[in-house]
This record gives sequence, structure tokens and C-alpha cells, in this order.
Amino acid sequence: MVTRRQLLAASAAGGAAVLVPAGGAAGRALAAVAPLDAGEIPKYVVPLRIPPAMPAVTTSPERDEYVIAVRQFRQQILPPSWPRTTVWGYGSTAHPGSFGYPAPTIMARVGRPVRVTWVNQLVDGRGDYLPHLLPVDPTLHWANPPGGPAGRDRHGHWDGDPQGYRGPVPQVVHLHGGHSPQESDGHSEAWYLPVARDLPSDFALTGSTYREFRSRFAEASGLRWAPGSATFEYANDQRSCTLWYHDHSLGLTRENVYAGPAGFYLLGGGDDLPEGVLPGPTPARNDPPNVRYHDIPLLIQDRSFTADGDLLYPDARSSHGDVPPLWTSGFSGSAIVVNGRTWPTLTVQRRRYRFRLLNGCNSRFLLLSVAAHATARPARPVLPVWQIGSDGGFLPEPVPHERVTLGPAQRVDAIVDFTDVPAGTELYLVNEGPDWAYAGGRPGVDFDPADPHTTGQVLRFVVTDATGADSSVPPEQLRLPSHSRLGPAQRVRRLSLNERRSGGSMIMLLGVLDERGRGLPLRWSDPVTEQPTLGDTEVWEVRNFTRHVHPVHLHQVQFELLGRGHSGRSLPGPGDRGRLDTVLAYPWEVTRIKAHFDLPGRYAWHCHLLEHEDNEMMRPLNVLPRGGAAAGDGGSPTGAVVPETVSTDAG
Ligand SMILES: [Cu+2]
Repeated sequence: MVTRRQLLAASAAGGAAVLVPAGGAAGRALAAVAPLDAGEIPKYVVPLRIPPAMPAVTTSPERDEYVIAVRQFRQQILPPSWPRTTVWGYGSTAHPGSFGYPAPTIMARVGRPVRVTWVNQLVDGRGDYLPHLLPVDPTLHWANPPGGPAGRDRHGHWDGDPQGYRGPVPQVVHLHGGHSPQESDGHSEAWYLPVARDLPSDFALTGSTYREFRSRFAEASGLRWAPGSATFEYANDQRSCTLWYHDHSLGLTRENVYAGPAGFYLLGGGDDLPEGVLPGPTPARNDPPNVRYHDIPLLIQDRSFTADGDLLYPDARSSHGDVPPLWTSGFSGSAIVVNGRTWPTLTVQRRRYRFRLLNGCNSRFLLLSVAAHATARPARPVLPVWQIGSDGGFLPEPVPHERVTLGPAQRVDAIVDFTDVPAGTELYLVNEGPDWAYAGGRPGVDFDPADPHTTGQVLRFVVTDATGADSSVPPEQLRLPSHSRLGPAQRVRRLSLNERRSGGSMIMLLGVLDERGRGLPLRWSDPVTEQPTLGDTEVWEVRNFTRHVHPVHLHQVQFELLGRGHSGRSLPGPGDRGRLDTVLAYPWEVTRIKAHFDLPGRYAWHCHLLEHEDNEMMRPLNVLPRGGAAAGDGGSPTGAVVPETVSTDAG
């Protein structure tokens, strides 16, 4: 996490969390980068951008097909007349105007598969590869294309370039929260480089699992992935919910996501409520112009900028010269960006709105409320945020919140009712999360809330009269679809979140427990310990031995939170009683979750603080077929480090 000392250095540098090295990491001198003082950026001068629906190549009752590339382009993220920012983003290759940060929203229906060919087009106009926009640390356990086929997906070497690795950039897309077969999940070692004229001949062009997954996909669909791409198919056999897609390359996710590639994936149909019950519409494919949207996804991120308008990310961890030289344990951006614009404004009518809130920050926790004053702290919420859903779909019943806590990668599906707010009123979505590591507790009591003049503000609402009737049901009268709970568990796993000193800094590691109940940290490459049997339901008791909150994300599943607290037996809050794919694990607590694993193969579970994830806070999650491991079905080493507790637990 960013330390107070580092933050002081950051504020001395003008508010951006750029770290000022004393001796220069690895004995180098840092190029002078002038950070933009975020306090100077005028707020609420541009309207909120609502990402349009992603254009499809073909749609049929059988499936929707897309070809989506990641490209580099410039976009107006700062207000007009300020410099534009070079970013990366996704778009449809058949529609060059569709590229954006954030990307267009993929609109999917339950029961109708979506097939996407994801293309890495990080090349320039001549077809030469583009290097990363941000410093990349080659010494981490990362994709490491320069290692060649023998050295990929391992620790790489530092060649002295202060920018770190400057070669072609791996990409692989993960649909976060998706119930996806392994070959379509965006495994961190299934990355691929772009097709470029100048790829070094000794580089690995793909990650270690790419070929295996390419074969599996070909077997299943008869379709072979073209170089520089991967085709994934999403079954959409889960509840209607708000998902998102982003890069997941090994040891590189923090920079790849920070550079911009991310988009919403809204899964409708299935258990969705009949049309008109919830506020709508949200953008659909082939919408005519000037549609008024009342169901609006909000991707909230923190970003720092240079005086030239480019993205700024720390290029040195500290004044120590030891490895990893370009890794920082946490990131705190100086400005808030919503749907790709700094501090936008949204004109709302006196009616109900549905907001799909997504925390897309690398490591910032958001505590959001709707207040009448932008800077007053503590914020005095004036409208409840009615939560109707979490990561995996609807809650059992609507929950009014004064303040919503949103960790990185988490979603809250919410209704805000502006009906009784007089026209002309201005309201603010404010953030009272901290500007550095979050350890839980109350803002203003247990920690200082984010700077009320910058990162403490998110979005302005300007209320106007309604131009039409609002057919949606008031949130307090809503009846949400009911679902049965998961059945009894076949196994309980005891797991740990740990801190370890490494070189001059603390790194965070997942792990298991040893025979005395202490945390036994394990790295990405250690023998696989989490190997549920296909079809099993398991309880995971995750003990947090660190001082900070970590958002723990499991691939493949939408799980239930059973309990928290020192024993893991305290009931979750009402907003956590739906399905989750990312759960906040609080310091010194046991977070108990229950998940059903019904897809075989290689997956992962990890901390979604991207700086942690990229530096070993990720572990394999391999689902084995019944009757033992078959080669290739998550057939990594099966050695369990410690005996696992086998019992039944109805939760
Ligand atoms: Cu973490």
C-alpha cells in the first residue's frame, strides 16, 4: 500500500501519487515528469458519457458474435481545452468509431451465448508494436515475453531501462464474474502479443496456457484462434447481472487496466424483472439518437495525469534499489474519472434512475453517498442509495444505504429516486473512502476520508423536471426474484491472506494455514492447493492476517458470503446477501464463503487490488474431474501443502 511517507512525497509533487526516489531505483535517475495538480482541473463542466452498446458482427437466437480489439488512441478525459490523453480501449473492429475508454457495453441475454474474438491491436500505423504507456516491471513473476517459450510466465530480467520493459504488450481479456469455460476465462498465462512487423524472433508470442486453450476451443467449436487473438465463448448460463471485462495478463494487469481497457457486460433476461418495473432503458444496439437513458452504468476510477495530459503511474516504488524496482504496493490517483471523464455532471429528471456502480480503481476503496454539499465532511446523505443487486445479480430484497462501500472490481446495482427533489437542485455523489490503504472503519473516525476537494468527489447531479411518466416501481415496494441458497458443502478449506517482507517492501500473499493455524503464504508458482472436485460445493474460510482490507475474487463462481468477524460467524450485512464474485476480507477477520464448482479446469483466485494481484497475490484454482486429475484438466502438480479439513457444512 502507499505509505504516509510516500503520500507526503506525492503531495509535495502536486497531488499525484508519483513517488519521488532519493537515490533512483536500481541506481538510475528518474526522468522529470511534471504531474498535473488535480485541484486545478475544473469539475462538472462536461456531461457524463454513457457508453453505447457494443456493435455485434452477427446476432441470432443461437448466439451473438463480436470481434473486439484493443487499440491505442487519444481521448478527451480532462475537460475540453485541456490536453487529450493517450489511452487504450476496446471497440468493434468493424466500427472504428466505437473504440472508447471505457469500452462500449456488451449487451447479453441469459441463455444466449456470446462469442467474442478478442484481438490485440497494440500496433502503430506501420504495423510495428506499441510499447506500454506506463512503466512495466520485468522482474516480477509476469508474462515475460522476452524469456521465450522456456522463460515466459516467470520472473524476467532488468536491463537497466528506467521505463522497464519496452517491448510488445501481452493482452488477454477476462469477463469478471462470468461463468466461463476455462478456455474462455482469460487465464493469466493465456496472453498473446499483437501481430506486428517487428516482433523479436526470440520472444514468446503467447503465454504458457494459450495453446492448450486454443486446442480446447477448436475441439469444442471447430474454430481456430488466429495469431494475435483469442476467441472466447460466454454461455450466459447465470443470473441476470452486471459484469465487466478487462485485461488479466500475468504480472501486468495493473498497468494494462490503468491504461484504459475495460467495459461493462450487462446480462439481461433470465430472472430479470418485467420491462418497466425497474428504471430503464440502458443503451441498446442500434438505438436511435437522443434516447433518454435511466439505467446508467458508472465506471468509477482514480487516475493521475501529467501536465501534458498523459496518464501518470508511479515508476518507482521507493528509494530502495532492491527488486522489484518498478512495482508499487498500492496506487492512489489524484483525480476521479467516471466513464472516461474527470468529474462529469449528469442532468437527471425528477424520477427514478438505476445506476450500475462499478469500482474500476486499481486499489482505491470507495464509500459513496448522495449529498447536497460537495465538500462538507462528514457527508450528509440526502437520498438513499437503494441497492437491488450485487456482483452476481439481485439481492433477496432492496436495501437502502446511506453510504455504499465498493471495493475494487465490486458492483452495486442501485436505484436513486430523484422524484421528490425540487428541479434546479444540485446533488453530488461523494466519496469518503480513504486516499490510501483501507482497513475498514468509519470515515472521519477511523481514517481520514479522501480529499473533499478532489478524490472525495465523483459526480454531480442536476435535477430537472420530468418530461414523462415514470412507470418504475418505487424501490421500497419492489419484489425481487427469489433464489434458493447453495446446498450443503462437501469440504471446508482454510485459507490465509498474509504479509511478507520482500527486499525493502511488504508484499501480500494468499496461502493456506499450517498445522498450528498460522498463515502459510504461497505464491502463484507453488503447488496447487485449491482443487475442488467438479460438482462439489465448498466453504472457504479466508483468514486475513494483514492490516488491510483485500477484495478477494474467485473466477468461475458467484458465491455466497456466510459470515465475517473473528470467528467468521457474524452474519453478512444486507447488501452482501446476494451472490458475489469479489468479497471484502477485513483485517484479522475470517471471511466465510460458499461456492459451487461446476466447470472443470484451470482458474484462479486472487486479490483484486491490482498491485497485489500482479505481485503474487494470486493462486491457481483448479477444478478436478470426479475420480481424480486427468492430464490437462487442471493437471498441474497436485501436491497439497497441508491436509485440508474435510467435513460437511450447511453454512
Ligand atoms: Cu490485496
